[in-house]
Amino acid sequence: MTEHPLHSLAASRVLVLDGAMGTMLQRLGLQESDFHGPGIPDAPPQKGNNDVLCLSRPDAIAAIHRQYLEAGADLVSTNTFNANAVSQREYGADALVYAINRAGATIARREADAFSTPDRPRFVCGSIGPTGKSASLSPYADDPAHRNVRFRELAEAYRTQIRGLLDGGADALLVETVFDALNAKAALYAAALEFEARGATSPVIVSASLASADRLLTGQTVEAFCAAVAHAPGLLAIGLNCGFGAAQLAPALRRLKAVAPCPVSAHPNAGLPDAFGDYAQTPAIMRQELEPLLRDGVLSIVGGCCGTTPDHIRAIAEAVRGAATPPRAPRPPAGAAFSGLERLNVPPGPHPLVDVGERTNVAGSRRFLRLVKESDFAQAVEIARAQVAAGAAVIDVNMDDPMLDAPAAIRRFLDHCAAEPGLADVPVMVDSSNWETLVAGLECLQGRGIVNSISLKDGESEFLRRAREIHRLGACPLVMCFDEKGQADTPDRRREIAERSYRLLVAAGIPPERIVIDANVFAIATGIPGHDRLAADFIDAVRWIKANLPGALTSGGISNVSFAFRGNDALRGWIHSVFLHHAVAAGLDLAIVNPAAIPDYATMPEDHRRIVEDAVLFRDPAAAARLAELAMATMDGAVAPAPAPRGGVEIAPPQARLETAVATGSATGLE
Ligand code: THG
Repeated sequence: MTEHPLHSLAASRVLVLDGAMGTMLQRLGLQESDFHGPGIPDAPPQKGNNDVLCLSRPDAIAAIHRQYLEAGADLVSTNTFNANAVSQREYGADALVYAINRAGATIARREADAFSTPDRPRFVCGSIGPTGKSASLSPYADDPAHRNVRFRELAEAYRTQIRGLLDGGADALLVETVFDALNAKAALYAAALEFEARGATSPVIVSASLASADRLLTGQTVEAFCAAVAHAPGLLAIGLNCGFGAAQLAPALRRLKAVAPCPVSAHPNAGLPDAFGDYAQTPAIMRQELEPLLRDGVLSIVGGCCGTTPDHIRAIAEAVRGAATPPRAPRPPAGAAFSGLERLNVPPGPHPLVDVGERTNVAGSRRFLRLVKESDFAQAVEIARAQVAAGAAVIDVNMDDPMLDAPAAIRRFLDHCAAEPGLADVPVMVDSSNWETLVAGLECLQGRGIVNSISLKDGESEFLRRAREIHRLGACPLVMCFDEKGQADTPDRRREIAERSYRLLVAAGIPPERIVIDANVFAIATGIPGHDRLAADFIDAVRWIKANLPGALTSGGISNVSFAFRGNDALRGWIHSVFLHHAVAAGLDLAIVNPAAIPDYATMPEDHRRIVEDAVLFRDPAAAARLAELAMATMDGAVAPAPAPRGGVEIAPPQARLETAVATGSATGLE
């Protein structure tokens, strides 16, 4: 597919975006009658519904675009910020959404074309606002899992908006003023579907608005936001807009530049508004505040938001011209990342093992199952919180139980988790054997999550269909080594399926660092001699994947290996510790574990360790039998020392516990 010229242009010079539409409209002193015309509802009053002006006063909108183009804007954005069904419903104008967007793009297209020359083409960005509703935040303090709007409703609304924008001739999409990455992900999902339907991908800019120095309104950091939206189809830039001026946004823009896999954009407000809604910064001040960012090569696209005028854009265009071709800041090193409210980097080189908490799994914890069945989400959330406190950097969530409505349960649980301080920080791994449940989970995640799992079990086309949908939803697929013939349980089969899965995904456009491969952890010492080499085989498979499938991450469900010793938790802990020690040395990136029950490898008694290690590494055919003997001897848990969690969870004094309870909102340990 040929790339849109905007991609190469943004790589060769700084592009100027236009300024505020609202500020310019305000100057016109429009009356209620200006907001009416054929097809626009008579009631409720439409004054303030600026987007309908695309239909009723196209002349006024065109004149504003012209002023910005004259001032030096390379890109003009359409007057369609609120032209989506969720926002237009409040004006009774949701039936007009397609028409407004199409008209908005048509008006801007005509003006941009009139100013375009072969040396200086001008472009139209379709402006897509966040709507007034949040898919991740509850409007009610006493009902934190409530949502005013859901992902699907947003995605549908955005699809209509995007269709109108593209039909009207928009070159690019500008998903702007993002305060909740889940809303933005719905827009990106709709864009991906629309681009696929048309067989052409347009450039996309995603721009967040911050509520504090470095976080969106939902509490997400800019780095985590970047990970959440970097899957955008046609990604042209990720940036920031609105705010209190360029200087205030500068630190966050530099942090964004350090992690963004693409150019960075900014269109700040003209400083702070005063009591009359007038913005403080003159064009000269705004230019001055942007200059350090331009000089350091942080910005590739720059314009203005609230309070900016053609004079501001003229000053910015001069600054950009003066900067010639700015030195480019170095690109961030390629590496994997996931996110919740915080970003979790998994660099290609040595890094700490990523613990994925296994206990929020109804199939893996009787207690969690009971709590979910009783709808005791407060206590269920405590299990997740305890996993994070014990060292889990990700939580695995599984609701597969025949007695549960799994899609509904995963939605409720994740909506509760999203409202929990500390817990909402970590990325989520949605775990199910049911596709509908996986999708229901992904639709609740504002960060970049992981899907556990997909496989070639149902053939290549189903595998790719799911992988593409996971990617559109902004998550990463975890692939189990399973194919049409069954589960991989020999070294050859593991290699064959891992490689085939990886090649198919990469060919489908999934970046290697977004692929997680699980080479199947099976139980050893089950009494069937053929099983005894399976842990050692898994470790070999991890080493092979890291050496042969560049960029891909590896993972495994560690507790599976000791299923033969259920009931003997102390011994299971030692087996997990030894298995992990060697798997990590072979390159294991993610481990699905109970982080609170992994004893420290280094403090394991020498005699026990030798027995466990001989069995895990399959050093001799009798090793499993010796492990079973050790299990008999430690059956009551009295002989093997109780595992000391790696984190060394300490009982804090009452004062500290009270502080923790207030800070985290958790009542655990408070009594
Ligand atoms: N790979 C991937 N996903 C996975 C697995 C894997 N998900 C599920 C599983 N394997 C990993 N999770 C668990 C969770 C719990 C246990 C084992 C693996 C476990 N639970 C106790 C038991 O069954 O004895 C239950 C104890 C209790 O009820 O409290 O062992 O391999 N991708």
